Amino acid sequence: MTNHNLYLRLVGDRFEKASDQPFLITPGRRPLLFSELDRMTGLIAARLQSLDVDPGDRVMVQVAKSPESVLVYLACLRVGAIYVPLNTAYTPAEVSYFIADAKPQLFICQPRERESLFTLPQACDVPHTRTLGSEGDGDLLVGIESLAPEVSVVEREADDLAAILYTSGTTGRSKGTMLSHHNLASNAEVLHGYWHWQDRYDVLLHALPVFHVHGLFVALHCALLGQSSVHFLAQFNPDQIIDSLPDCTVMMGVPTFYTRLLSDSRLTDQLCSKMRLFISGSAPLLAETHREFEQRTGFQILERYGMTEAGMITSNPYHGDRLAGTVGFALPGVSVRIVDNNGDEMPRGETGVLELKGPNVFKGYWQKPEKTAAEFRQGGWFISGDNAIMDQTGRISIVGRAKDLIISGGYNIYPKEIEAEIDTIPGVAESAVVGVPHQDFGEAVAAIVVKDGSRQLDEQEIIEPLQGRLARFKQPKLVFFVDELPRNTMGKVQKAQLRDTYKESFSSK
Ligand code: MCA
Ligand code: AMP
Repeated sequence: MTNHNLYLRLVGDRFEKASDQPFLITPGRRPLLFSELDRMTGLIAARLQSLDVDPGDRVMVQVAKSPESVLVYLACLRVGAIYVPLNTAYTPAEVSYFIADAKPQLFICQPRERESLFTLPQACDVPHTRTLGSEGDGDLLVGIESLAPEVSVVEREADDLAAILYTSGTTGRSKGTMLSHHNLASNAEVLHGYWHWQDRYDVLLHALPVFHVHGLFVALHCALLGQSSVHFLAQFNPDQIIDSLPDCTVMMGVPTFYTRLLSDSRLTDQLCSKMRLFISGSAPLLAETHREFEQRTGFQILERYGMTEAGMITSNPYHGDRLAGTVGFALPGVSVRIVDNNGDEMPRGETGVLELKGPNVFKGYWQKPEKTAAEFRQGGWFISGDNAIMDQTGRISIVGRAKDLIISGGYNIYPKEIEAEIDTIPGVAESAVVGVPHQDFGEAVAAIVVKDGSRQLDEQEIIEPLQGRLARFKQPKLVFFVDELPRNTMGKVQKAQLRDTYKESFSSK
């Protein structure tokens, strides 16, 4: 049987002779070398096995971005475990839900979170809990040098799961997106080719988090396939980006990265003289940003479009026009169509919902077969929930969302989850949460609240109770009080009207 383990495609024994080429270059730390990958992941694999992590078991991690966190991911692949990364901004209340849902065999958190997380009732049921800090500290890796490195790479079928990534759902509860070894491998190989990755030459500038598809899979898989060194920054820090740019050839970012760079006078064409490619995704890039970036640096940002459930779906071309406001063409092997509500294909140039098929499309939501079934149409088309137009040449533009989703700085936020929390606050009759334009984050969360008259309420009294219940990035940045919410004749809250009413809220601040 062919072993489809993604580890073999990304690492295997390909780098044994890579001498001292750095893989992850982290400020203030010794670089992690390509030639160390096989041995280091072998040692961590041995540690995972000593903690009874078997193939198919979930390993949940909520840790800082570090070279060691990447090694843990690769070691999980190696032993056939399913990697479940969580946003570090999630509160213990949110983490409880993920633990109860995924039932991990091992849960790894940051050393400073140990107190709050390991006492969660759900965490008590996890067989093993360990810590890993941003410098590789914590008890997970203590003494691994004395272990015998695990040499085998566990056999996996193409459809076996490599990772589960949680995405919020329209009903307010997150769903675990099941991604197989083949989903991830096929997408990585397509991107490596489509973006003309220059093996052993490219240097990637990486400032994204590594708990989402963009930073974890798109960026790191391309770097591994291309044996590229990576400037691996803990987060978006303008000074570090400006320092790194002259040494790098490729950067991937969310639109906020580009708008922030444009507001920095140090960004010049000279600074980018070694660069060959700037890629943007996860949220719409404004045409204005695309234009200004080209004027300032001479580079047309390459915008692509994707989803947790499918990795990358479309991309502007490497050669040829990278048109502002469009996300390009379906990637090789991916089929895309634009349909009406009945699933009938729309004529070119008309707006409908984008659906897709291909080896990149996920295996369903973890233990939610009915939710999975609801997202697929007959014939295996996955319904993206994004409104789009396809032109005569097959080029796609995303023109809105059929799903009730806010994207803020590249993070997805489902209003329902926030409304449900606000509605439990004494004195609140009901609420509606919408995304409104925001200069830095693209969209930001605004809450519109109706009081029940039982007591006085101000903005702080809405925001305060959400601390500790919702990650900071999901909390409303503005609260408005109204007498009633606008509704249509069916009684449905008119979110479009609310978005319109409050669209200037941040520009007037
Ligand atoms: C931080 N804050 C935010 C956000 N990030 N609020 C709204 N939206 C955000 N995205 C809040 C913090 O809670 C804090 O609030 C204040 O803003 C400053 O926080 P700080 O940590 O300093 O922010 P930052 O470091 O400047 O982060 C902003 C960021 C970051 C660089 C835009 O959010 C980021 O790296 N986003 C990338 C997300 C991503 O990788 N998405 C890919 C998803 P307070 O002061 O009140 O505490 S994968 C995906 O979507 C698909 C597959 C795809 O196509 O890629
Ligand atoms: P996620 O659930 O985090 O994977 O986010 C996926 C969603 O992000 C997609 O369904 C789109 O709504 C949005 N998205 C990703 N890339 C783009 C893009 N280039 N332009 C517009 N929206 C995008």
